[in-house]
Amino acid sequence: MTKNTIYTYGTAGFRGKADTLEKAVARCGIAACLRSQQLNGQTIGVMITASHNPVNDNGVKIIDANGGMLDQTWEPLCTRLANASSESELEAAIKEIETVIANPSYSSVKPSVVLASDTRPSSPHLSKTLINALQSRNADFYDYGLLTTPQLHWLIQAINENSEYHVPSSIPHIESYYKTLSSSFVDLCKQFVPFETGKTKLIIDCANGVGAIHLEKLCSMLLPFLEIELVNKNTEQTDLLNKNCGADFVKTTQSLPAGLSGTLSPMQLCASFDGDADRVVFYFVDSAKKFHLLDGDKISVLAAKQLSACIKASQLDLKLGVIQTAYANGASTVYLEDELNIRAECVLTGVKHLEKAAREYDIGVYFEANGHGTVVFSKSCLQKLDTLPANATGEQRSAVNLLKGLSTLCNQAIGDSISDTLMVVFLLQVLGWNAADWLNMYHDLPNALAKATVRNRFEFVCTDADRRLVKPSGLQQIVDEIMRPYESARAFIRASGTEDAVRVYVEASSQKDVDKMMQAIMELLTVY
Ligand code: 16G
Ligand code: MG
Repeated sequence: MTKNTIYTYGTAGFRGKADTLEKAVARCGIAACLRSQQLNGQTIGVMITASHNPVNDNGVKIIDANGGMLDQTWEPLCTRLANASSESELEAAIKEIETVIANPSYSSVKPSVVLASDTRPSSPHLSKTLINALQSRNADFYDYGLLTTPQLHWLIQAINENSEYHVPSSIPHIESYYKTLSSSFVDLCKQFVPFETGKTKLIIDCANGVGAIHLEKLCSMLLPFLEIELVNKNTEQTDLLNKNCGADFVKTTQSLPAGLSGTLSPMQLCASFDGDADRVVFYFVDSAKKFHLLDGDKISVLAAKQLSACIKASQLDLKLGVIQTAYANGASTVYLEDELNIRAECVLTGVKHLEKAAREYDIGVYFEANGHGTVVFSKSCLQKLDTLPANATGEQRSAVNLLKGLSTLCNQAIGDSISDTLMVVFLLQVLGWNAADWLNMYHDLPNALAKATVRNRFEFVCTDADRRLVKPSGLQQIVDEIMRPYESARAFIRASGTEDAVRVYVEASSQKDVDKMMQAIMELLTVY
């Protein structure tokens, strides 16, 4: 993002080089205030982070009052505010938004906003810029300092769901997050993990990001059921952030992060978080030192298997759904539908789309292959879990207790690498599985993901949840022809929402076929 570039509020909010973001951050402060006023003073969050991007980038995104992603109708309003180039244009943009607000008494409502940031060196200055904007709107605000993105989502949900909280005088402390997650995990383990299994050890690569700070504090609360060893936890030397480590590095390179290569024992389960700890992938090396990835699809299928068994045992009428994107490995979808008999829905890429679809179910499991996701329980599902008939059997009660435990262990506001990790460790223990058992649940189809630079990525328009191109005209037909000879072949091209490129995904029954298809499609794209 250069000084003259137009800001566009996308899935990741505003993101770019840190020194270009001051205005966007201040305007997000104004947008958060207006949104809070629209919702009669409910608390809105603003998170300063650029996730897995390099350390010199930063970003800002707004968290809505329910703890989820900002309502999509507000995205263009944020864009409009951020691009106002003078005070008078800004006033005009605010006036325009006030007409959209549709809350006649909004002007007498005091805005309430909380903020937090990741560990980037530019974050304190951007937080200060944000606070100035909040003060100019006469908002009540609280700065939580260094948090992971999902922690801020969780706290906002807590603030708005409990009438005893008021910003800034009476707010939930981050300790309440640690306590909820650790006690849910420990209680679940006490009830469901056979004693003789002993404690599990997990190595977590923190990408040298903010997750390390919070895991350090949480670790001791998980004993004796889980022993965590942290690597890449240096948040002081900021140039190390996301450097050759973290979830994005591990998923895209399919290799061990810095700090683990060479020293890792075979079969030791490891996890990698991204810079703001909202993504997690798992992996291990076997006795031949071969690397095996357990990505978001594997997490999703593991959770779905246990949840569907519990729903069945509870004898409650609960609808379970699994939400995936076009990037989900085809083998995971086949396993969900054919082996587990669970409907898998495919939606557009981006957490907001998955979350929305997941909330249509009593229990919705949503994960992107890249490791974003969680399990959400509807209000009516929680009510059903609380009202088991007096004559319910022990098996029913036990299943219901497991579901209730997961509903407080899993972050209900947004995907969270910390809570997802605890869920995975618990589920593996309940099943008595090691990393290889989990890997062998189903075998991923060989696949490849590549990036191609094109003249104008906005000319690439998809339909069918990103799986088919409608524009440029005729291109999809050529891709179909390329795929036709190959078994279990699937390929699609979609414009990236975060980079100036198009992404190409290919899968087929053999790596050789994948490579041939990928080469043909990449060649095809050189003329666009
Ligand atoms: C953003 C999204 C993520 C999505 C990715 C796709 C959130 C919090 N993050 O990082 O869900 O997978 O974009 O990137 O929504 P792409 O459009 O560049 O392929
Ligand atoms: Mg992230």
